[in-house]
Amino acid sequence: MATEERDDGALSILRLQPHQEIEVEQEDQLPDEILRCRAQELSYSDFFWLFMHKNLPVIITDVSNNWECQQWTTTNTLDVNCNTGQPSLHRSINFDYLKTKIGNTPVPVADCNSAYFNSHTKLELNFHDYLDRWRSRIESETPEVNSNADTASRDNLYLKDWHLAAQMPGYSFYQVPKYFASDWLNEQLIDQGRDDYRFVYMGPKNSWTSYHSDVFGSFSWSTNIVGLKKWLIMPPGEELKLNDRLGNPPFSIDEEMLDKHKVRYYTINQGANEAVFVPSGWFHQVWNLTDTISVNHNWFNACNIAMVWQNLKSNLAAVWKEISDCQQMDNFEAHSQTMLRASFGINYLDFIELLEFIAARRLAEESAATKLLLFNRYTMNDFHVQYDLECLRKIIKTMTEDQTIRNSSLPLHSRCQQLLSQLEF
Ligand SMILES: O=C(O)CCC(=O)C(=O)O
Ligand SMILES: [Fe+2]
Repeated sequence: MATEERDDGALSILRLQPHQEIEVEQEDQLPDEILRCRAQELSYSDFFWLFMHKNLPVIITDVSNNWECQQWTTTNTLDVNCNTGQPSLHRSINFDYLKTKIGNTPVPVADCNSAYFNSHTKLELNFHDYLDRWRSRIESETPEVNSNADTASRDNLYLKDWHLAAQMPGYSFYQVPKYFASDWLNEQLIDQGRDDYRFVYMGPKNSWTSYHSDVFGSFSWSTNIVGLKKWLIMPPGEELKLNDRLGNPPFSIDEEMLDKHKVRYYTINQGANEAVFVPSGWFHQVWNLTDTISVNHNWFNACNIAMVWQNLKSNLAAVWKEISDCQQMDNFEAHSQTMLRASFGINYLDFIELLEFIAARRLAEESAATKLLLFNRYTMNDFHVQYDLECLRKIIKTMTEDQTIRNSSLPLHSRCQQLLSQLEF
């Protein structure tokens, strides 16, 4: 893997090279364990073809060493490890700094001690109050102050899915690593000032995220600023072994359950400054083993757009099944698209609009002298622009041939055809 791009805050180019298949394709491409690569040694193009395009996970180290949010943690303090007696370096949360940088704004919180349907109960707290509760929990856990309160009765509040980047656009507390910068979803949402998929997560030791796969069948990346996360993650298809007779997934998993059902899975121990790349459709559960802060995005692009389309189609089929008794209704189609948006997050028109938006930008890029900036710092090389256009052409062609789109009374087919004619020249 060649060293090529610098990642020191300067503008850089997403240099996608044509794919060269080095090894003979194996039937089972799954690795024995998830690879760890140093950011300095992993090129954009290698990440693109070896992991993102193959839909395989990877851990990339040293991605966030220079981020401003390093200051959300205290400088290293020297601890003596009580098991080994060895000195070890330890970083903790800089509550005072966080309060000076970020106001006492309402934040979304999950109560990890309480379940509501298939996720944790949600509440809203003011940020500073959340931090105060977290700090007092830590203080109550230190050996000197040890109250005999058992762990189960303590707060276990996880601040998650917080749109901090959208909320404070002037505060550049992190930079999107180059590997994750080809992001059609956030490219559109940020440009249009809509709710995006850029998040901050902050949670005490023992907070956790229950078993799930990500929204839309998107990719996600998650970078730890401080702390340690444990992941259990499995390739697409393995999750079926865990569903009950009605096809419902479990709320929570552990190794014993996975072994019992002969599930093929991986364990990831993610440390500070490490990014986990979560491929499309890989189910996972995540635990914060220590007090942890992470930054995370969901996204899709040329590599997984076909999977998102497949998910959109199967979610529409599920909506139809649910409201099959209303089939004779006059506006059945419009109604099912409204329900699709409510359950899945986007519907067919939203999806077509997103493809139109990206196609218009790539076509303009092809002809314009000025380069388009992704996340304020990346541009694409010509091959990348061409590759995106080629994938857009393929997916739109598939959609124009889709029976639901062809038979639609909404302007779905005409929009796809028009877009296809712009892409085929
Ligand atoms: O860190 C967590 O608690 C959950 C992260 C996650 O599910 C993801 O990045 O896809
Ligand atoms: Fe996830």
